[in-house]
Amino acid sequence: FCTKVGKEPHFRESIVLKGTSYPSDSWTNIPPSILQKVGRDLHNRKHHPISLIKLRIKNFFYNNFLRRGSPIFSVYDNLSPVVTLKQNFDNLLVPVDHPSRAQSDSYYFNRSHMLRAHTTAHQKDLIMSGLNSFLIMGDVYRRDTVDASHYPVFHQVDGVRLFTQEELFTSVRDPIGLSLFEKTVGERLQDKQEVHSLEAVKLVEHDLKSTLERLAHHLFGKESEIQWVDAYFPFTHPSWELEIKYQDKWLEVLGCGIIEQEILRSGGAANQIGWAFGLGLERLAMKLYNIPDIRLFWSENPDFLSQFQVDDPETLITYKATSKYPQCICDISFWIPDNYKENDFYDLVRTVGGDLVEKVDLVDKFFHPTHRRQSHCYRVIYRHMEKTLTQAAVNVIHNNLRQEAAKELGVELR
Ligand code: FA5
Ligand code: MG
Repeated sequence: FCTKVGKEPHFRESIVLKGTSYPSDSWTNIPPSILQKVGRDLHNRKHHPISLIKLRIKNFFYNNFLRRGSPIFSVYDNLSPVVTLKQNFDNLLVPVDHPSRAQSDSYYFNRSHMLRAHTTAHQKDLIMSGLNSFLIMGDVYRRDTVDASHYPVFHQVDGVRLFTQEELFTSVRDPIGLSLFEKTVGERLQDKQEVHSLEAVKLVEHDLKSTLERLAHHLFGKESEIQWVDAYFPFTHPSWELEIKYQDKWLEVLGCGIIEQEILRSGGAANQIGWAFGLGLERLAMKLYNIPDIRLFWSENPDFLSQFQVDDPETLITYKATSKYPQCICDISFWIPDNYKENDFYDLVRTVGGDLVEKVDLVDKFFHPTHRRQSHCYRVIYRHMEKTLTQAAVNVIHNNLRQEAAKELGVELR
């Protein structure tokens, strides 16, 4: 359903998506490979790991947050990923010179429309429609590096909860004299915005953090290790990130904070205070199901998909890598210069070989006694996740690696 109008692929007059035509201009930078991902909707595809984890999050909020028997949170998982720059940035107070607005960071149809870079793009619209507790779930698009935990298309869940003064202070025994706002507007401090009272901010922070800690424990079990880190977002203050221990490293899984009061004021909710969060579904699913590589979510391979055919999303699943495609192994040997560092070479392999490189090993060191020079031999393992690589295709990449090593690292090839 996405067709390109125009003469050459690099000279498209417009991009047509779901019947709407977006005229190109100097901002246009969406390649066909990305456009093809629009509408795949992994988060709404039955039995896909992204939709299973989405359901677990939805059920967590439906089951644990009730008012007179009905869920407090409403869920939006079908909003179009095509948004205006105003929705993605201006509505969220992102400054005009903020790096996230650069053409190098986001995908633009033109200077007015883009593929949303976060599901937060819908926050202000939903607040303006009068909602005060909601979840937004969907596909988001970013120009980013490709490694095991980054991909240019991924999925997010945003959550928002607003409180009136009455709602926030219900649990306080003697709320007389407590207010959401300072009587006289003070200064912005590290732990609060100028208009908020400290008691209100601390209660909202506690509600936010305990909600997300409960969610993390619901998803990963009570024994999972988590930590809070201070963060910055233009649309919240104060802000935090939650990290989860994954394969002995801290993995950032979400950002959150107290919503900038200016967004609530101009959104018609001036008398409320609220929290917001945004999390990445792939990162959570990788940890939950033991999926080693973010590229796998796009696989149509039945060996992958069949492992998630469960009707109850709470079912414990541990992904088992089945038939791997064959490796191509290439060695490279060179004389190293004095200032050489092994890590420089590993970095270069990642740059040149991208996501086709699975592993690099230093297999041999040799010291030449008369020339007093040291030589290294590395074994580079190439493997595609979805198809068999031909030796000819790998040779092209490997030759490129040889040339770049000589050029960038000053090694002498053997
Ligand atoms: C945001 O996108 C904010 N909108 C989150 C937010 C919402 C903060 C509301 C405050 C209030 P960030 O760029 O850090 O923040 O992304 C949020 C999460 O998305 C990350 O923690 C990570 O889990 C995931 N994520 C980010 N980039 C990628 C990527 N390239 N591939 C996979 N997951 C990613
Ligand atoms: Mg982040």
